[in-house]
Amino acid sequence: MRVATYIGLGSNLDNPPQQLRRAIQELALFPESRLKACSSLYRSPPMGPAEQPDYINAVVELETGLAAESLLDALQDIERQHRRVRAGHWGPRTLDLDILLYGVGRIGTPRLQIPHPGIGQRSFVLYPLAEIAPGLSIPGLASLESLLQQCASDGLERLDDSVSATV
Ligand code: ATP
Ligand code: 5RX
Ligand code: CA
Ligand code: CA
Repeated sequence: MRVATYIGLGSNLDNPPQQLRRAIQELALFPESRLKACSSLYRSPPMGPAEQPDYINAVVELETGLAAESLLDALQDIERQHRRVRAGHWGPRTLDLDILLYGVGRIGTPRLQIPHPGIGQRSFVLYPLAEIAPGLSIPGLASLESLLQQCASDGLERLDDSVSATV
């Protein structure tokens, strides 16, 4: 069975836009999978530990026949290929790939929590998600629209090809 999944991408080291563009190409090659939509790239200050570079984030929709755990395995392979090094809790990274949603499914194991626990409060997730899936509901939480209304866009900028626009 094929499921619509949403994957959050983030990077703040080693040419972040390039890291994201490469990762999106790699996601598109996953078995039993098809890339359906990509948001713009967004720049924002780091949330959590502050002493690190600004982040570039994006969200993509991937339709996949992979089980959620296999999808996580494949995403973590890509993170390793991008030479992600674990530098402290919530430290800077070349590439971070989070499964935000897996269809309407809810999963709560130590290795995998879906919907992703941060989804409702993070502007760098909600704005790009709304760009590609405005009518979405987050299982167990709320409509994307109502989450956006409660979420400050604090410093989030959408990157155009040329200039950046504040959301
Ligand atoms: P956050 O998850 O708050 O955004 P992070 O992305 O920095 O923080 P990581 O260090 O990348 O966290 O991930 C730690 C672990 O989180 C992973 O090894 C993975 O097993 C687990 N995890 C749980 N739920 C998910 C999910 N939905 N997507 C990706 N990883 C998840
Ligand atoms: C920890 C996120 C605490 C939010 C985290 C990103 C909070 C980040 C990212 C931006 C982290 C997880 N900031 N901080 N983008 N990841 N802008 O992808 S660490 Cl409150
Ligand atoms: Ca993350
Ligand atoms: Ca992660």
